[in-house]
Amino acid sequence: MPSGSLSVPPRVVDGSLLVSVLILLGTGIGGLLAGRTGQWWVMALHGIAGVVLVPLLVLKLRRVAPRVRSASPTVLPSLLLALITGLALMTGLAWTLGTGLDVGPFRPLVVHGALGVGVALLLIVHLRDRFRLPTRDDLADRRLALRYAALIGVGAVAWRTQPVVNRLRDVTPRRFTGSRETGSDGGNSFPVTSWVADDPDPVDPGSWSLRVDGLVQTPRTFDYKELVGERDGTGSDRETTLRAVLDCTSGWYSIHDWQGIRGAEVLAAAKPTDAARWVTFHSVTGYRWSVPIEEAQSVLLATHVDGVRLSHGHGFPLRLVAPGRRGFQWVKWIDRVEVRHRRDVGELVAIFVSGFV
Ligand SMILES: Nc1nc2c(c(=O)[nH]1)N[C@H]1C(S)=C(S)[C@@H](COP(=O)(O)O)O[C@H]1N2
Ligand SMILES: [Mo]
Repeated sequence: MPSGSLSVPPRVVDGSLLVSVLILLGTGIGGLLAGRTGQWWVMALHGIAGVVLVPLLVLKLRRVAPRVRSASPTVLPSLLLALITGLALMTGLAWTLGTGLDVGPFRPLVVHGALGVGVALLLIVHLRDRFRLPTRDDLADRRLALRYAALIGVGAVAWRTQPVVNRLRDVTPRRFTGSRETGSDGGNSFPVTSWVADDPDPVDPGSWSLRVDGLVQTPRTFDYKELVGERDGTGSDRETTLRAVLDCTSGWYSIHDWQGIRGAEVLAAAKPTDAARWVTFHSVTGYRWSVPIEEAQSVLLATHVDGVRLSHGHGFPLRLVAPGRRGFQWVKWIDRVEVRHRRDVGELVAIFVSGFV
C-alpha cells in the first residue's frame, strides 16, 4: 500500500462514504422528530458526519476523475449523485451559518432536506452493482484508524465552534434542533405553518364542540364556553398556563405561554377504560396525531397564546400544545379527542393528505 497522507484504500473510502451518508440520512430523518433536549446528539451527529463527508468526497472524486474524463454515459447518474451531494452539503452549511441560498420560497433547510432525499435515491442506483465490503486487511491499518479518529475529531470541533462563530457574526443562534427563534412571547405574531392543503374555513366557536370518545366509559362533548369559561380570556376555572416551545421542522421555533385546558381534565371527564393506551387528537381537517395516554394527561389543549385568543391560522378554537414534540404534531383546529388501544398509524398518511380528501 502506498504511504502518504492520502493513501486510504478505495474500498475504505467508499465504505466510509456509505457509512457517513447513512448516518446523515438517519440523523436527518431522526432530527425531524427530535424535540426533547436530551436528543441534542441527533443533530450533533448529523453535523459531524457532514464535516467528515467533505474530505471523503474529495478523495473519492480525485480517484474517479480520470474515469469521469473518459465520459461514458454510465457515469452520468454518478456525476449527478456527486452534484446533489455537494449541493446538500452546501445548503446544510448555508443553514448552519444563516446565509441565504433560499430557492424561491424555500429556506436552505427545506432545500437541504429535499436534496438529502435525492442523495438517498441516487445512492441506491449507484450501489446496485458496485457495492463491495472493505476487507479485514483494509480495516486493520492502525494509521488509518488514527486518521479517521482525527477526522471525526475535526468534525466534532467544527460542530462545537459553529455556534460561537455564529454569535460573533451576529446571526440568530440555533436551537439544538437547528431551528432559529422567531416571534416568542408576542401572542399570535409567529409564523403560521400548515401543510399545503390544510386550510379550513375559520371555525365558528358557537357551533364548534370538542368530542371525547373511543375507549371511554362516558363519551363527552364540550362546547367552547365550557372549555374557556364565560370570560373568554385568561382565568377561567379550568384554565392552565403552560410555557412551551413550538419548533417547526421547517427551521423556526417560538416560545410562548399557552393557555387552555389540560389533557388530564378532558380525559378524566370521559373516564378512559382499562384498555386505553393512546390518545389521538383530530383536527376538523382530518389531520391528526397520537401520543401515549400518560403523556396525553400532561399536554395542553390551548385556546389562547400569551393571554390572547388563538388566531384562526394558529388553530382557533383549540390546538394541541405537546412539549418536547415537534410542531407538526401540535394539531390545530381540534374537534375530537379519541382514546385508543393502539396508536393510529393512519395519522402518518393523514398529515400529508388531510385537506386534499
Ligand atoms: N390541522 C393541522 N394542524 C397542524 C398543521 C396542519 O397543517 N394542519 N401543521 C403543523 C405544523 S407542520 C406546525 S409546525 C404547527 C405550526 O403551528 P402554527 O401554524 O400555529 O405556527 O402546526 C401543526 N399543526
Ligand atoms: Mo412544521
